[in-house]
Amino acid sequence: MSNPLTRRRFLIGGALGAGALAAGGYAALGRGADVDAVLQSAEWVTMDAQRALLWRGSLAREFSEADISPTFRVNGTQAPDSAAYAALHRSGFADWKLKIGGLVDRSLELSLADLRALPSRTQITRHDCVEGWSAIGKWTGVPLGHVLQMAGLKPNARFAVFHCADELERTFDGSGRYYESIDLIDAFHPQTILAYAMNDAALTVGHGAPLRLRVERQLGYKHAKYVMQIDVVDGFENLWGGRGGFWEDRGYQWYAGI
Ligand SMILES: Nc1nc2c(c(=O)[nH]1)N[C@H]1C(S)=C(S)[C@@H](COP(=O)(O)O)O[C@H]1N2
Ligand SMILES: [Mo]
Repeated sequence: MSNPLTRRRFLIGGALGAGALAAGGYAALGRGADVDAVLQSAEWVTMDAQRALLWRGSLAREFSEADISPTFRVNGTQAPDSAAYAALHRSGFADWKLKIGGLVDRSLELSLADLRALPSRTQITRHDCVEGWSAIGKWTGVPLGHVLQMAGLKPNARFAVFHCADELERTFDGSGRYYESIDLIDAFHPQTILAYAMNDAALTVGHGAPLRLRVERQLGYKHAKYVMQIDVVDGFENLWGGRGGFWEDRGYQWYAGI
């Protein structure tokens, strides 16, 4: 490795920009905070934060059943406002299929039953929203990496883009539709799952039925709800605002590491 100090500073600038400050007071610091000044304040610089910075493969903390929050806020879209989604919901999502395409060897269409039949992972984790609230929930789903491996990645695959059913902002051109993206490091992280259950029950509409992303090393807005389609891409410059997500197109950081 090159000069470790330089590398460390790079990681702090890039990865910590928004995310790791979240728990310790992102709102108070604001986006323009001088990273070095923050680091020297040491108030929030825990060993955990340092470790998380230095290795993106590390696991987010997992909690016990007793830690599960009695209420978990529904944020952003409460229910996608479309006739198509309403019809899917009415049929218990029996006709819903997750589409996987883009830079893959085999495009896939997987029903909820298909997804439930795949290997699953359950994790109790804390969700941190950039708006300043957190909640602990139990999530069950199929590891995203497993599904991507089923599809097979082309050599130039770099990101997974999640297209959602909801328009968070009403527009004429569809640019208000929610979407998100992560790189393949996060896509293959063991805690990155396509969740169909929360707290041992099928996902509710508020929390993203029938399927939502959990990407536990990043802030809440990365956790796309109402996932309809996953596209594997080599870049997202030409997609909507070009920054890889609904909120990113409106100024949020693309890498929102916690
Ligand atoms: N499709 C979609 N996904 C979304 C959002 C949204 O509005 N639409 N909001 C995001 C934000 S900001 C947060 S904090 C979480 C909220 O998830 P929850 O409603 O299960 O608490 O979902 C994220 N994923
Ligand atoms: Mo959020």
